[in-house]
Amino acid sequence: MATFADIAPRLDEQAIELPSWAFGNSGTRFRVFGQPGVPRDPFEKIADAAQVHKVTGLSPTVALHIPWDKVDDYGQLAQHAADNGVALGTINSNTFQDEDYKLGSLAHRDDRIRRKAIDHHLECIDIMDATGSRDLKIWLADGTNYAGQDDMRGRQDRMGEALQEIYERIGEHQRLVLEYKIFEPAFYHMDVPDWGTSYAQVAALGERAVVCLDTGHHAPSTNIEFIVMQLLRLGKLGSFDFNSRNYADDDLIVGAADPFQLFRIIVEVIRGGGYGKDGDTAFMLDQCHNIEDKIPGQIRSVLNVQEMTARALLLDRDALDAAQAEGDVLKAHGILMDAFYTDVRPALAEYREAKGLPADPMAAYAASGYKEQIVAERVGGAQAGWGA
Ligand code: PSV
Ligand code: MN
Repeated sequence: MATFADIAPRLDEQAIELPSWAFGNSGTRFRVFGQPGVPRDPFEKIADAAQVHKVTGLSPTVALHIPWDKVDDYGQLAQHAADNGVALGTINSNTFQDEDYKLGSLAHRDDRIRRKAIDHHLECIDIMDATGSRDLKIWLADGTNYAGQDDMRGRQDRMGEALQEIYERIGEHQRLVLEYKIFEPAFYHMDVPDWGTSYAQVAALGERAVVCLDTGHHAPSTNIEFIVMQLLRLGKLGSFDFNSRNYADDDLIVGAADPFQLFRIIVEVIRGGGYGKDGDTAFMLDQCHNIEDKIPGQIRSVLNVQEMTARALLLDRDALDAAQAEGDVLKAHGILMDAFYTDVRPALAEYREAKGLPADPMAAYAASGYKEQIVAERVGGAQAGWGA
């Protein structure tokens, strides 16, 4: 097995994008619990995200959601990010919170509503031009609740045409990233329910259209690492929305429910060439911290990803290939498990210290006084939330 010193340079290549919405209040349809010190605007969200990067060195960019993070001057927001030591990343569109979108957006039958949804995406691309963002991430809530409610084929065709128009506006160095989700908010069918549909749609668009895999968006016991392998094999795994789930789209801290699954996913990302500076697969979090503190929740999340990445990088590929070639089932499985069971935490603490980062980022944040500062300063105004 490789030593930690062997893999350290590859760990340096890791970057995990944070979602601005993770710092706002969130909850379930039963209750949103507010927290003191929560940001009131995108500037404060970015300041909080910068704290995560400061203690981990892992999260140099922040994703925005439009219109939640709408500002008058995106150049100023980008400058604010730079002043805080981070940059703006993916722009997420939102066609799920407007009355007009009750029966869909890009797949809607009504030309006016489809036009409105397309225009929203064109506006998002204008924002990307101003922020220097590479990726436009599209997640569509489109679907139906009842069999017979609408013609699924017609919806697919209209959506394809609408995506084409959006894709044509994407710049040479930008990408259209299409996310899929098995259900919710629609409960009979979703117009982009699975990786195959997302793949079929982006393949029809062209090279700069790719798929986003949100780990919470599958049926229970789906083999997600198989999908990772297949999309990388097809050159279409654009990004991850990482989170963890016990039941549906729980949006819990990545690696919390099933660290082994996260390890297996990252093993396939590395195997498929998607990891690090030579890879094109963006690592992003898409999470909400409903009951825990948000900034430490994000710190814990990026550390979980780093930890499973270190274990995956330690995997002895040559020994695994040999065992697989010999058809030695138990040896091959054992080699994979040896990497998974390696406790990399002490080595990671030393690695961080060598880079001038705190050995224990959770403790460093707790001791920094930042929480006390934002609780004292952020008084009055409307707290940001998922959906505002
Ligand atoms: C949908 O559940 C989703 O995963 C999409 O990525 C949205 O943009 C995001 O959640 C909003 O939290
Ligand atoms: Mn997502």
